[in-house]
Amino acid sequence: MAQRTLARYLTEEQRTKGLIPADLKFLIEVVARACQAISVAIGKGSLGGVLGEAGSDNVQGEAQKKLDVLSNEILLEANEWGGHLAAMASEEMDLPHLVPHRFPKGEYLLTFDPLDGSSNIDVNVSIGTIFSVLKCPEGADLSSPEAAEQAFLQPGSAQVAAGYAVYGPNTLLVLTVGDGVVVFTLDREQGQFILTQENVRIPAETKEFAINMSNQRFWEAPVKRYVDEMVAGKTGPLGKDYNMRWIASMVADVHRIMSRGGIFMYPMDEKVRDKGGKLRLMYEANPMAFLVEQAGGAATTGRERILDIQPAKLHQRVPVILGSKVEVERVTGYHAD
Ligand code: P6P
Repeated sequence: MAQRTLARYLTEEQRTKGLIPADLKFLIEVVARACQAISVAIGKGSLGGVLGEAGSDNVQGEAQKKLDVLSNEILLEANEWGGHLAAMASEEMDLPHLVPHRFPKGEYLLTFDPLDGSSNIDVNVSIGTIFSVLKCPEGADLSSPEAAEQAFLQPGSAQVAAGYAVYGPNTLLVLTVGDGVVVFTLDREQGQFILTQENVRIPAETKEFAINMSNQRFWEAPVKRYVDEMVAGKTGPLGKDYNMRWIASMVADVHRIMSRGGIFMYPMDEKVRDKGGKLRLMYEANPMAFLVEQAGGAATTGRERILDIQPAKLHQRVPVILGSKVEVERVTGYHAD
């Protein structure tokens, strides 16, 4: 069968299921092209003069890498002229970015982490772009960036689309519009994303967990109990041996789980309690939770479903536990005990 490009897939999804209105199709294609440009920039590495620090900090007070800033600019410039967006928000910007007056506004809001896993950029380990699409509420106040923040504060269950690009040995685009999860592989010669997997399913059971073990002394009791039980393996209460992975790029860890199952945890711990958690709700936890649930997995903070959270701030942080349903429900149950 002829290869199905992203454009063909989106067109046929709209024709058969009416799930992807023209402006959303355009938005997804624009984001995909931006991810392709980011992939090219990353691929150059030292030869492209894009490694190392940018000399600035982001809203979280973290030093920005040159590629963080470049990826953010690529996404802003790709999206602001199309007439499909009302505003954008990014991990790299304190306030929302309004569509300039010289361009028409559309009905969608786009949030993104332009380059997730920054600590891995300079050591050639997989990193990614995460994005989430919401509808702009009727009558939203977009008179200033400060006023526009309110329009974004919608629960993850309101997302109309979400996805990530993972820049690894190959560049993949993983996408949901609420009808399951599909995977596209970038054909660099053609410069096209080609559909390579439909109906991604996360196995309900797993033997693989992902957590930063160096935080062990800061975890809450339910997480300590759960990790101890997995480390105890066959001799422990779970009766099987577990494996561990921690790439420190959420996109890469989540993609492994989308591919073969597993549980990813960045739980609440004493170090991050005053900030609410490590990962950001609007452009990390929510899009990943939408994708994981659409692939048959589960995503909670340990105490509530991530997609149910009513955001209070644009850069709000939350604890994240997501992946294989049986394991997420087990450790979430421990929090209830
Ligand atoms: P740590 C990357 O900075 C990130 O936001 C996620 O992609 C990743 O899962 C996590 O932080 C890694 O955190 O504490 O292990 O460096």
